[in-house]
Amino acid sequence: SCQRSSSKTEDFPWGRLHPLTTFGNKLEKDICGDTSGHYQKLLVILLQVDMEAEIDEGKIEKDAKDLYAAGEGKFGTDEEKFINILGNRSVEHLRKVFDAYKKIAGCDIEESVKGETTGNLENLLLAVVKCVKSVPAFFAESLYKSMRRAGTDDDTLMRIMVSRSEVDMLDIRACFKKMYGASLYTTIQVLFSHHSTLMQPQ
Ligand SMILES: [Ca+2]
Repeated sequence: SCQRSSSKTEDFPWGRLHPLTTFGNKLEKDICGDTSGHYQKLLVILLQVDMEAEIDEGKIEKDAKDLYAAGEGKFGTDEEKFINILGNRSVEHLRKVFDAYKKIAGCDIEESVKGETTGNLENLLLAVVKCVKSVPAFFAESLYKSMRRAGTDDDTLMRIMVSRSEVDMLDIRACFKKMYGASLYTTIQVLFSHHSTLMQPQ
C-alpha cells in the first residue's frame, strides 16, 4: 500500500535519508537550521520522501473531502492534513484531487490554502499547488529535459538557472524533486561530474 504512516514524517530529522550527496545534506541542514514548524515539515517531506508516482483512483474523492474537512469545513485548520496530502501525493494524483475539490468546495484549492493557512506554510503549499498546475513545473521539466538531452542543452540550463529569482528557484527545486524524485542539485552535480569524466583525455 502507498499509505504513509505519520511516524515516517515524524521521525525526521534524517531518519530515512535518500542517498544524498554532501551538497544535498547541506541543503537539508540549511533548511533545518533556517525554518521551523509546519513549514519545515513540508519542506522536509518535499525534499526527502520517495514520492508516490501513481494515481490512486480510490483516494481521489477521499483526499478532496479530507482537504475540505481540514480547512473550509471546520473552524480553524488542520495543517497536518494539508501537509500530508499535498506533500506526499504525486502531481498526477493531486491534479485529479484538485478537480474533485473544486466540485466539493465550490472554490479553487488555491483560494482555500490562502484562506486557511498563513506565512511560509501558505507560500509553500501554494508552491505545491502551482507545481501541480504547472508554472515552476514547467521550468522543472525544462531543466530536466535540458539535462537529459545528449550533450546537455547547457544554454537552456544556464538561462533558467540565472533568469529565475531565488524564490522561484525554491519552487522549481521543490517541483523538480516532486516530479522526478531526485534533488535538482544532486542531478546537476551528477551531470557535471559525468561531463568532466567525458572531457578526460582518452
Ligand atoms: Ca477553516
